[in-house]
Amino acid sequence: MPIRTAGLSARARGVFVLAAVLLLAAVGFGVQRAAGGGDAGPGGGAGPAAAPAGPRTADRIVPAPLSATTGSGPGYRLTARTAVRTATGPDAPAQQAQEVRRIAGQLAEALRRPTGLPVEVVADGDAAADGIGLLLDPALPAETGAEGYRLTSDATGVRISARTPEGLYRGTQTLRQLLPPQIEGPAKAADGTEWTVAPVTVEDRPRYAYRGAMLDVARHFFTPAEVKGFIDRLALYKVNHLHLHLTDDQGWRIEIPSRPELTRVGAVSEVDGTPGGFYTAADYQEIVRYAQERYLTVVPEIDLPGHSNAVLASYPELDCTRSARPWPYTGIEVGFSTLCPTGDAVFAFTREVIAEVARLTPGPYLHIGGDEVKTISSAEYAGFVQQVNAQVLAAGKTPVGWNQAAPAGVGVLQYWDGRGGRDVELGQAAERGAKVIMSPSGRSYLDMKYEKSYPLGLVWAGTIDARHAYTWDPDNVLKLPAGSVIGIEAPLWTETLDTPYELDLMLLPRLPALAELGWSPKAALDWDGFKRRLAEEGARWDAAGYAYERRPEVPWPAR
Ligand code: IFG
Repeated sequence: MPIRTAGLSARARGVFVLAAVLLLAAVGFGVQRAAGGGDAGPGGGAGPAAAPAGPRTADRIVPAPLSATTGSGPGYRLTARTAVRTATGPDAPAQQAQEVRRIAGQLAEALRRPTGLPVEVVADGDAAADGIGLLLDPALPAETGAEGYRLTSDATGVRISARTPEGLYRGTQTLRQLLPPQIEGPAKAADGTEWTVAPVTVEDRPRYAYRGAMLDVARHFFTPAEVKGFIDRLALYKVNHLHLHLTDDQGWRIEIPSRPELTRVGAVSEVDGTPGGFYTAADYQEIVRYAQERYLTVVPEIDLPGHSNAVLASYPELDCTRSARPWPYTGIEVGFSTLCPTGDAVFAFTREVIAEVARLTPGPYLHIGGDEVKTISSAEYAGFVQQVNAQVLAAGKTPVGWNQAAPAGVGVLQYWDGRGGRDVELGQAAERGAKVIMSPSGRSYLDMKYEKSYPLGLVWAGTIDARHAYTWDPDNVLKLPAGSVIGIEAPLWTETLDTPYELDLMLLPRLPALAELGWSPKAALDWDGFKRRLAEEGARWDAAGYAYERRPEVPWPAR
């Protein structure tokens, strides 16, 4: 069918001709590869005209691994014989062996669904036999660490080895990226899909130990199922912490049995006045379990003493000013609320809340917020935060605070805003040994618009497109003592976001950019290379049914 160019403007016709020439070149290249030119496609030799892409080679993994090479030869094709085999060794603790079997089951299920292949799980079989071997190998070098892994593949199979189950899990995420994008689909892919893993050798481990994303469930409430969907997206990119912003002026989102008003009153609403919600203990523990199975640690945040309008609506006795307050509060102003910074009642309250949240949280961290307190003195603020910091330590957890908490001696500080000398305070705290999680608002706040005209999000910290989210170095945002920065986190505030679809649009494609800054070696960071790998992820999100912004700064392949 002749492609009509009549009616196109002269300029458009020129563009069209150029595009046609480029398309023919690409197809020509593809045909040349399928005819055996370049490295052989799957099955080696000429074979049928393989898709131009051929098996995904190791240079397409996001986040970029420490090292990855793609060999020659046919690679490994999944067949009805393919099994996932675990080898945990005679000395592995029973708990670890059980975890490895669970990881094998997760992987097998993820492979069965789109391939339609049986993919058995063979526990403690011969991991070198046909198939995909998951090997717990404590003899791997110590620098492999808890999350490092080694992945090799050839015609006989794929082998992932690691010192811990977590490392094996990270390796399985890489394996998914070495398979066609249809692997992410919820249903069986089209017949004829070549389920082939290229022959690769990957040695990998993360740059930073803390690689997080935050979901603000206070401004707009998200159900446990929706939070699980958020976790699925983070797990694809080896993110290992989920920070839940559980409390704010518009809502309190976690049930505290000894303080029933927090949820009976404090959870009823959200921004724009739509119904709110909260997590029961069981809901929260289900989120924690789901996150743990994907090796994400949940970091709960109880924001104190500010951002506490919902607390004061629930327990007015905790408000020194006894001022009338908007309730439900459905706006998005900040800084107008604070708990009484002194008095037995307020610290009895914080102790009960901290004890309950600590009881429900297996992870080491408990975030106490500390941001945007404008109605008490800095001495009152510091006194309050020091008390709450001590309560968290007494509950057996490591306190985390936004960087405003630096003068109060909080040991882990999340950097978001250095204005007004806050960066100097943070530097001084780091000199005293405080650790820093980097969340510079102008680079990592995923609620910032992509560009001024973008319909969702805010702009107070500037606009952030995929390139801006990627082209910075967490070690060089502030001048801090070496080793102060323990990682990076991407906060997603939800004043303007009310559905999982809207979360996806803000998360993708910028989350993988931030995940790469957290995982990949500094030497691997290169926007021109990354944007091409990022472009390949679009087909996986399409297959997975994830919404995302096809941003112009990313060279997406034609659909
Ligand atoms: N700053 C506030 C958040 C949220 C954010 C929106 C922090 C630590 C602006 N505090 O970021 O509650 O309103 O971009």
